[in-house]
Amino acid sequence: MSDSQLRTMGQQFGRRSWAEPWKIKMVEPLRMVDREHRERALDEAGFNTFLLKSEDVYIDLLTDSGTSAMSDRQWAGMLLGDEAYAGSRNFYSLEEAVQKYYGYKHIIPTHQGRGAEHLISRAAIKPGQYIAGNMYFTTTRLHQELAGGIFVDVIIDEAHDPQNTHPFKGNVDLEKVEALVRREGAAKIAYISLAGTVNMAGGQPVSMANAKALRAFADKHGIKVYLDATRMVENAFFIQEREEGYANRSVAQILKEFCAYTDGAWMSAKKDSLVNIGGWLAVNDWTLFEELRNMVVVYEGLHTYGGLAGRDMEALAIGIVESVQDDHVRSRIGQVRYLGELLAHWGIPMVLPIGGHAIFLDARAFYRHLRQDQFPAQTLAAELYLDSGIRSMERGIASAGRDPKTGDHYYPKLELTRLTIPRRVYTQAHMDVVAESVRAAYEQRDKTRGLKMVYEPKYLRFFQARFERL
Ligand code: P70
Repeated sequence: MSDSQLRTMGQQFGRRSWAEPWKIKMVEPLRMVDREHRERALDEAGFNTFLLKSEDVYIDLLTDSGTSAMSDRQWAGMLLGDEAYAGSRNFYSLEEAVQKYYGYKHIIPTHQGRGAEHLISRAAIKPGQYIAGNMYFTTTRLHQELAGGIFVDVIIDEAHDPQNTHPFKGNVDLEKVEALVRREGAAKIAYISLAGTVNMAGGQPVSMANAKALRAFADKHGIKVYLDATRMVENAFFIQEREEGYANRSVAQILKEFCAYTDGAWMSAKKDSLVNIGGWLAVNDWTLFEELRNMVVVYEGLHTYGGLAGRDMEALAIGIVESVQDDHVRSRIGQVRYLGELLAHWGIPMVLPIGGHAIFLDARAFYRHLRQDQFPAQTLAAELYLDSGIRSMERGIASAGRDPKTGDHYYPKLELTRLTIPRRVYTQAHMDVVAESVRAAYEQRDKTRGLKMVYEPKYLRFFQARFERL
């Protein structure tokens, strides 16, 4: 075969190919099930991919949360677990890693992100106060609302438009925050809730300039800024890649500078930090820390383990160090981008620019004949599973839930199906299979029927809701 017929990925993109900075030492066999089996499984799961058994899934792109492959170093760290109730040495490894790489002073471990969200929301929000955030996240907003807060979206308008290619679609629109402060007064703002690579916007980053400007604004009005640091390492990579003045700074340096513009952070370590479970909450203010440290013993566990085993904290401390290596982040985001570029090249509608942790398919553009309350994104997730056993996640009207005041569905502008790539788990060949399956679903789009919801739980309904075909 001549060179022009068969080309490597790098050649196709006009560059030298890169590869992952690791090799595989242990594998987990995947089960492949046929279409008939998948039809039955999906039916039993009420057309909800959260209710499928993992055994019935071939390539699992439900989430990048807790699904990473740990390194040999992290597994070795698991054997160093100091399972003391109090003062485990692994807590001190974790504390040191968070202080060194994220730069905050006082650290509290939690079992995962929402444990930390619960604590910060209860401690920092008085009923009736507002929280201004760069787009909602499901668990984050729920904890803010349970604490009596009212969430206000202050992300830039570009974030709500899948086709807009603004390089920092996660940015806060300072005019929107200013308008809120003018209307309600600074005292009614509990804090600004800033998230790195905004999940619901498609994994879109916040620029350093925006974080800096936000800090100045917050200082002027005496408002705190707390960061959802869940995917902040990936955000730092985008700053390195796209923002003037950062090309020669390491991801680790950028991460630390960004965090320095905030007063504290909560973390779901199950993402960036390459562990299967874990989280933390960190603040610089001693008085707030004392309150949080007191609350953690009520809801999570003693302040030196917060719901984690010693071994989990050790794996996390090592994972933090591995997560900020430039080579690692480049290949992680590179894999997401590889899948995205294939799909974009084939004209598949999706959120642009390609984000950090996932490809977000634009389900509204897939199924123009479906109304939003016929659950286009849920439908697409079901179709992908039926086609090839790939599991994705709805991020549209089902995820958005209902307005607590009116009881109506929230109708989010974005109606997306997320193909989330776990870190260090799948190969380029898996990405090829996924891409072809998405193309097959796209080709069938006009024949696809929507769904109706037949069971709806009260909280975070998307996890357990059930659907039937229309
Ligand atoms: C996902 C996961 C978790 C998450 C997050 C951000 C930006 C906090 C958390 C909570 C898991 C998930 C959660 C709710 C709905 C669907 C999926 N995101 N902040 O897959 O952290 O899960 O550790 O409690 O992305 O995106 P945790």
